Amino acid sequence: MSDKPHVLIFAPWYQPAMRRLDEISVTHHLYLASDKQAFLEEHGSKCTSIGTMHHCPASLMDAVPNLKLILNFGVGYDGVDITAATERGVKVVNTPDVLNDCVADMAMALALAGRRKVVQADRYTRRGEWRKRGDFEYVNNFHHSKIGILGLGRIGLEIANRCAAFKMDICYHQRTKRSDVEYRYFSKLADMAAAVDILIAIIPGGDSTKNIIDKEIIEALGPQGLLVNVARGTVVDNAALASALKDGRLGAAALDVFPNEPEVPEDLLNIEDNLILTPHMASATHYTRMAMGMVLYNNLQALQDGQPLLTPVN
Ligand code: A2R
Repeated sequence: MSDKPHVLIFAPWYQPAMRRLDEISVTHHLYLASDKQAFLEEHGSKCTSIGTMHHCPASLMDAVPNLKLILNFGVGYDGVDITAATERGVKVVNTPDVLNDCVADMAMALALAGRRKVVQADRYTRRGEWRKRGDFEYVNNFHHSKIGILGLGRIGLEIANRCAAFKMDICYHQRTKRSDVEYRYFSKLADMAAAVDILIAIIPGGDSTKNIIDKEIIEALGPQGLLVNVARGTVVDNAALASALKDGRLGAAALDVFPNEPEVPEDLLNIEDNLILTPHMASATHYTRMAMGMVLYNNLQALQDGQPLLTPVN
């Protein structure tokens, strides 16, 4: 019998990376099973790891009695019940750092497209509006904008590096002022929102950041402001956002994340003029998704070899 560890796959990730995982483990794909209960009864007890992308409830941990490790494909682990894992002596690993550049690129793509209305201009051109109505509307500069980064962590810093190349006036808000950067720090998010043209959210999800971008922050950003969310859908009050976009209290938004993915709130789907939507794809390049998969692979290998885990979160 193989001495490879058995991994219960709750949610699959990038297929080439999953195939690499198969080289060092035996994977059991729960999401494919029609009778999940029967599948767990058959395979749960032989698995020592769970592989997932974003979510892992306590009930699933209980169905895997010999569980030692949860492999979370992604840097955000707000969907993994960390308290339950810790109580059960289960370690959780995520995939930080390797996606910083990729997510920062997407944040810039959304900010640039949102500010210069690239997606709306594409529609305008295709629909023949150029011929019928003349030049597309005038928009605001992207370069030299005032930009506020909500969460100047690993990814936030890479966003700031890119903003510097666009000659932007960069500031940030988070709970702790950094001593290693010169960017202006705002201790209050509302004050920063009122001072910038573009607000980019790149903080963790979870209870402590739920609806942190609420009606007050949205209105402080104002009719000329642009909100970019590459963090988690839960950090924005999306009902307040939709309402502000519709009646012009907020200039524009570009969102890559939503509270209940892959669902997208209906009232956001209906807004085209000043809203860009993408399907949680900020880290979704071949290179980065492979790199993220290899972080999980290396963690599983470390566990197997009795070595310290590389990216533990608990
Ligand atoms: O607040 P601090 O000083 O701990 O700074 C962290 C900030 N942050 C917050 N800022 C304001 N209010 C909060 N309640 C709050 N909680 C955390 O977010 C820190 O500077 C930043 C997160 O940085 P990292 O831990 O380095 O995360 P990374 O790799 O940049 O990823 C950020 C998030 C992920 O959690 C996913 O949700 C998403 O990006 O992909």
